[in-house]
Amino acid sequence: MNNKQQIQQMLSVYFIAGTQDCLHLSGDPAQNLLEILKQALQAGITCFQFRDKGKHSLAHLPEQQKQLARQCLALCRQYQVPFIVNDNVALAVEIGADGVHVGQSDMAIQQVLEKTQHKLILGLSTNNLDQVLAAQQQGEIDYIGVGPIFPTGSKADHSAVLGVEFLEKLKDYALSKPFVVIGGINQYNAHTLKQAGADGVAVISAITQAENIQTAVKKLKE
Ligand code: TZP
Ligand code: MG
Repeated sequence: MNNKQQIQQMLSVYFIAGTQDCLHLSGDPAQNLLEILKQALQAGITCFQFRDKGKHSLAHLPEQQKQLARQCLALCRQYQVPFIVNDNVALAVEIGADGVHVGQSDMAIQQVLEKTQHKLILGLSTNNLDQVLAAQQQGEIDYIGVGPIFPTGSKADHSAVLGVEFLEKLKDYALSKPFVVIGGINQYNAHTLKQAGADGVAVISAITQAENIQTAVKKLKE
């Protein structure tokens, strides 16, 4: 299997979460995140992104946040599932993550590459066609995140919803880079998006708020 195929496989069911996504459950959000992640790994997620951010996260408690990131990393290692850190490149490098994922207004790609010494998997979020095509041109970006496809309650400041039509439009450009779609994706609509060309689906609430994580992941895989 070549690198591109490995990345495509990794994107299949890409779970993203932080403590802010576990506040609907009673008890300690960090412990709840670890429990959800464990169940998601057992159910067969293919990648995990640690995205702990915002005022309801551990962002104001960096040591606790780092400890939680390390615990998530250790769990992912047990299941041989790649562990990616959102935004926080320094944290990714310090704890030995497999990759980093940045957005359009996060650290510039060249600076990320310097800090990771080109050694980590690199993902970039895109929210429109120009950004997708620009990312496609950047050789060192391993995969592109495209979204939000549908409305989402998990990101307050998200850009305009793209809809499934956007994926139809992307087909005309025959992207060579793997891409994962995000935003409002669940066990019922995931299949349509893969049919429309996405290599995988990235989800928060479809797993953190699932009635049954095992069933949700199984359907997200289809
Ligand atoms: N970026 C675009 S939409 C989104 C992010 C991080 C949130 C996705 O969450 P959900 O619950 O899967 O809609
Ligand atoms: Mg970001």
